[in-house]
Amino acid sequence: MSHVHKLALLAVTVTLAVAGCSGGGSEAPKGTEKAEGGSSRTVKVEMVDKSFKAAGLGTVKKGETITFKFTNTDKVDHEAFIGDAGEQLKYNEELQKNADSHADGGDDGHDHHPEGAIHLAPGATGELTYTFSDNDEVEIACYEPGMYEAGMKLVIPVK
Ligand SMILES: [Cu+2]
Repeated sequence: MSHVHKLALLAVTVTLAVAGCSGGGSEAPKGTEKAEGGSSRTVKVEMVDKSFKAAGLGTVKKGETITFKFTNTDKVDHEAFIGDAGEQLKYNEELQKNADSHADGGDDGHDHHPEGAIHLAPGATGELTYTFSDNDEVEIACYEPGMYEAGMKLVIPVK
């Protein structure tokens, strides 16, 4: 008799496990370039007091690929985008374009941050992988309104 009970329980458990994920559409995961191949090291970056703190970054060499693991320990949303001066400029143009399309009342109300950036709510984590090329300087920047202007950026010298 106890056999039957065990089987019934098992069936219930399996059903629950399957019923996990539904709805929500097909949005690609943001900023999740997996670094399985080629990333030479990982650096932890804390977003706190409207700044980036990357303890243990050390010297960054040209050609080096680094995976940055961000944790937002602040009380407000933050963003992270990595790029040299040209990439930052391009990102800003895209951001502006997206803001304009919002003004037209066009779409689904999502936060359309351009490709390559991550957006983290308080307590959230995320990662970005970046390969440093020939530039002498690369920035990690937050473009949440007013933050870049307030100094939320980390300038990384590249040797
Ligand atoms: Cu920020």
